[in-house]
Amino acid sequence: MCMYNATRPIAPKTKNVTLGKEKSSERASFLPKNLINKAPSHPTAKLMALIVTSSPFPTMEIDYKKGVKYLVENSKKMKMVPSQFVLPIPEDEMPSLAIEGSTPVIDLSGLNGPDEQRLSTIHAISSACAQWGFFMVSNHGIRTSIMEEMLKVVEEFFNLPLEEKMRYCSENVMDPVIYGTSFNTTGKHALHWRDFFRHYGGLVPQSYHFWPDNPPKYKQVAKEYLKEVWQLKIKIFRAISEGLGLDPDYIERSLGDEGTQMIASNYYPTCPEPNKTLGLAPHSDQSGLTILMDNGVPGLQIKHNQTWYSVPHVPGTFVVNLGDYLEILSNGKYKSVEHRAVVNAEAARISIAVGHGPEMDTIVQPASPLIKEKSERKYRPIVYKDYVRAQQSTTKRGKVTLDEIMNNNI
Ligand SMILES: O=C(O)CCC(=O)C(=O)O
Repeated sequence: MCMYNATRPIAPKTKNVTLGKEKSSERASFLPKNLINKAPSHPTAKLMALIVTSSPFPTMEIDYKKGVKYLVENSKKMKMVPSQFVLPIPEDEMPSLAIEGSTPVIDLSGLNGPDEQRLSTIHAISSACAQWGFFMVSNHGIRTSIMEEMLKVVEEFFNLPLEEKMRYCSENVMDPVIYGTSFNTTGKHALHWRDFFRHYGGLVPQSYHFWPDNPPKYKQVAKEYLKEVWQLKIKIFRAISEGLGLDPDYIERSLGDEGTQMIASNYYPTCPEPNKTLGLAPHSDQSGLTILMDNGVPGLQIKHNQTWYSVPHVPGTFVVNLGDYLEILSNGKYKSVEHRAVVNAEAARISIAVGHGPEMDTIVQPASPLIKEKSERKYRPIVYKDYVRAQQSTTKRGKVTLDEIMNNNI
């Protein structure tokens, strides 16, 4: 259901995927006694995670860094989530309890319309930024064909032989190209049901020569896709600037010469106990704006007024998440959205998230035209690079990095 004047209702078309029912009796009978009902712990000193499968006998050791897809494909008939992946999800925040629908969809064609329609679209974006930190966009200008091609090459990448993907495995969160698994690759936390592949983009991508040559079409398709997404983010940043009462180019200028574009493709394999783990734990993005699409399998949930909402798959639209950079720049008028990815028992999910933030050396702080008195400033300045490093390395969940800079802890 739409919430704003400038939004146009679009019937959500979602693949029929249910969250699986857990079988706790099965879990209890197969797990060694010392693992039953224990909070997840992870042996940080070792890279090898102890993986317990459905069988009472084959307790195998697997290098978790090979990823969850590899684990699932190589553990025949896995019936339980291995203990290292069990996340402490509060009873009232179980993935299956999330509310369906009523998230805002905004028709961006209004930005090219007559004044009244343009202003009404800007108002819709501004309200969504303030209330949700999230919205979906239709008529965004990105070609359907390039969206489809991008999903295809990303799927092909995840289907490559393990050795090929492992060439990009790295624990350095600042590396230009990273293949990894879980929340981040350090493994200093309960593991997450997700593999990812991340690299920088940009209008003229500096890291292009690092991008994978395999699948053969990846580089060319990703370059075109990221170029179109770049144009979309300019359009949205302009509308958001105007909504804040700033010059339309204010946010774009604040990003530095070019700003940073980072693409993270995520693969969430099917999971035998979807209520026990998460693809991605609750977090907010560090960048200004994330533009995301998926393969039609539901899984993204956002927190709004302390309640989790499932984001429906609306064909042809993009999800737009506000990140911490915009919350700080707007001095808290707009909120970065806390979100998580949940998993399911029936179909693997792929999502492609493209984050847009400032140059790494930018000092992140509230926009000066929005601050009349010094005392109104809600966030202290911080170098973006330090913020990214802190956010990518944390083992805590939620909007933690933002809270920590507000409390002067980083
Ligand atoms: O898969 C999703 O829908 C969410 C992805 C996400 O939050 C991320 O990549 O940071």
